[in-house]
Amino acid sequence: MNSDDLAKRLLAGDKRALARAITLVENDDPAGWDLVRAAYPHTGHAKVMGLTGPPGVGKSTLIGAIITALRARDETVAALSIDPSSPFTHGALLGDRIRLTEHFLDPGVFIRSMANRGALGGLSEATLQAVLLMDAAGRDNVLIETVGVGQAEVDVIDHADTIVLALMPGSGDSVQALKAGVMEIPDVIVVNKADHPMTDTLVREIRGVLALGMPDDGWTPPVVCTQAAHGIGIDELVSAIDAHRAHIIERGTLEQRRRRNLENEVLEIATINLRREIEAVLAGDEHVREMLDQVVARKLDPASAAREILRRRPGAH
Ligand SMILES: Nc1nc2c(ncn2[C@@H]2O[C@H](COP(=O)(O)OP(=O)(O)OP(=O)(O)O)[C@@H](O)[C@H]2O)c(=O)[nH]1
Ligand SMILES: [Mg+2]
Repeated sequence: MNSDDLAKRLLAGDKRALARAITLVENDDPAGWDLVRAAYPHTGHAKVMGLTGPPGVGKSTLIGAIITALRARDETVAALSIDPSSPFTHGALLGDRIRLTEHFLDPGVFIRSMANRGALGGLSEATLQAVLLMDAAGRDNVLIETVGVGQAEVDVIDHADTIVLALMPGSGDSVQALKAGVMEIPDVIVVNKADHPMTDTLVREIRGVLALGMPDDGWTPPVVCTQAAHGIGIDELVSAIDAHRAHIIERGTLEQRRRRNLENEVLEIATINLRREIEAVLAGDEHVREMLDQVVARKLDPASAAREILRRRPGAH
């Protein structure tokens, strides 16, 4: 299949073309970049939701349940599961596949996992490309799942219009990331495994943290309790996500948020390329090697060495 055909089939919503396109991007195949370029003007229509939270909190189960709810409204879905922590172990992803099997045969549902650093060497960048392809393929909803609450996950999740944080009762430190300000306050907080006796305690703790931050755009993140494994609370969760979307559209913050994220992404890609250029200079330049020796010997300070390296970059003046 040539790339024109692939682009046509992708834009027509063909699931196999979409799968192939994402693989190309993930493998840093130039054809993947051509596809994203061709697809880009057709993006911006999907509702993008990002779900993050600690391992085993029930993210995949929640995604499965949300997919069921969205399908009941006749909306199409693409789900992307990202695992930044373990590029080589596919255990969690295998678990995801098992939890999402009921949707595999539905032509309205596309499910994909990604653990590769991908094209540009940044997981966030690879995620964005995959999201763009899913969006261009006409999916009404794109759901991104990523494990953890650290910086890498936050970067990945930044491509979402609505960010949902899943927590579970009984794992004491789960509110810490919020408290410590590791992540921005999410748009919706879901307390899953609400069948656990400590649920009310966790909800109280979360509300306590939320009370500290002043929402500046008139949105207070709702805290929704669910039992994803039993389909309980899912309608409330989907309503909360819908309500957030309506809010950011009305306020104009959807446009602002997308603008900010796309600007960040352009700068990030430029930064990655610049770093590659610099590394190429470092690898091949005997003078640079000697200079680094001088830094190690405490004869030259790191900032002066860095300035010199930038001067030696091809095209620098
Ligand atoms: N008791 C209880 N168990 C649940 C609930 N929701 C999900 N689980 C179980 O929790 C386990 C983990 O669920 P997953 O959906 O795989 O969690 P995850 O957050 O996607 O896990 P990772 O992707 O590995 O981080 C599974 O055994 C689920 O069946 C719930 O509401 N109550
Ligand atoms: Mg999972």
